[in-house]
Amino acid sequence: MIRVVLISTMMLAVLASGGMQAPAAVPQALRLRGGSAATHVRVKKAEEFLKVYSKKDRLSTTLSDFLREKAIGGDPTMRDLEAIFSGIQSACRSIADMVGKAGIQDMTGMAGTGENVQGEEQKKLDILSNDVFKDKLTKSGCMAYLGSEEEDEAIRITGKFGGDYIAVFDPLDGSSNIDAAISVGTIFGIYKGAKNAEEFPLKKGSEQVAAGYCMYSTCTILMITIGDGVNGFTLDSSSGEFVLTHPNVAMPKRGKIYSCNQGNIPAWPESLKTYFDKICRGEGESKTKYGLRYIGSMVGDMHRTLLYGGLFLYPADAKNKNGKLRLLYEASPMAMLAEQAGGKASTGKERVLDIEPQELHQRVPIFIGSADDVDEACKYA
Ligand code: FBP
Repeated sequence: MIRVVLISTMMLAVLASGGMQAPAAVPQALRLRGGSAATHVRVKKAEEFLKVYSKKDRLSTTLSDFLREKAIGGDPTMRDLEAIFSGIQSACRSIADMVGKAGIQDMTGMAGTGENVQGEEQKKLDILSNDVFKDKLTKSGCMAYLGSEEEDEAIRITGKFGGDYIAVFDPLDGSSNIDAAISVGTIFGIYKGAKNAEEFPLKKGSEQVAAGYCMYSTCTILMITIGDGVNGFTLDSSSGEFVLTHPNVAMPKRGKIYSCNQGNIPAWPESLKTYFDKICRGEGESKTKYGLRYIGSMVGDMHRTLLYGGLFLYPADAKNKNGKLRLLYEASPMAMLAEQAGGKASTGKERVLDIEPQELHQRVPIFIGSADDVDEACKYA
């Protein structure tokens, strides 16, 4: 009884504040006739409303608030990361806007600038996203070097904007899917300690101080780690703020989805084919029957894997001797996220984050996802 009165008082409060449009019956409804089905429905609705209402407090934490809180302790790296993520947020907002309007503003299709250092023809949005990301990171005033998928060489930042950090990034991952309006994203890894480096320092993924991706899809989500877990922030297009929607993401220890370009199987080692045959029959270690999901954009496939668990892989094969994905700005940032969420990332032979990079655009085989799934798959790699 007390609860019903409380709920009704709350709803009155909301009505008074002009929040919810209440059907004319509510005032009547407040004078509850004991135990009727209608009463039950009203109480249920009210309870649902309250749940949403009380979640409102948590949904008001923005990425800026989140980082500010971390920086209050005075850690200089956290203060710098605040400035860096301010640039990253701004860049991702712009890219989300461009991607969303690509068809309307004739920004789909090839740029006509020929191939990038990967041997891939550049899309208009590859170049625009790259320019935006370079600009916003430079203006953070923290960067010493920028390494981009779209640039042959790393870029040195000196002068008033020069700093001590390195950002490596894939400004628009999965861009081969952009004209079909399929999920794409931006992937980035942040390192520290390059202020006095005469050459672009190639550092192991385990030295990243932060990593993340922004997925441009049914909504825009920024998933980040600064070395203490993984948190996800959804872009609220009305306020322009990235709001905390996925706190402390924990990847399930095992999933029931695998994700790969199945078309490459003929080029894979027999052992790996055996592994897939087993898990598709439910004869793997978990006796679970696995299903295949593949978007063909690493960000989209990794986002699902982080939340639902399972395995994403792009192994080495006869065609792609070192796999296809790039170590510094695809595999390592995703590996840091996966490990921070309780998962694993391997080349099939070694931990991705332990690899000493040899060059900016180096490729690496990758098995990434739920810890038990990665362990099992690597036995067949
Ligand atoms: P880029 O679009 O940034 O070059 O990324 C490479 C990528 O598209 C990944 O996002 C994706 O996981 C993979 O390549 C898909 O490769 P494939 O078309 O061979 O399956």
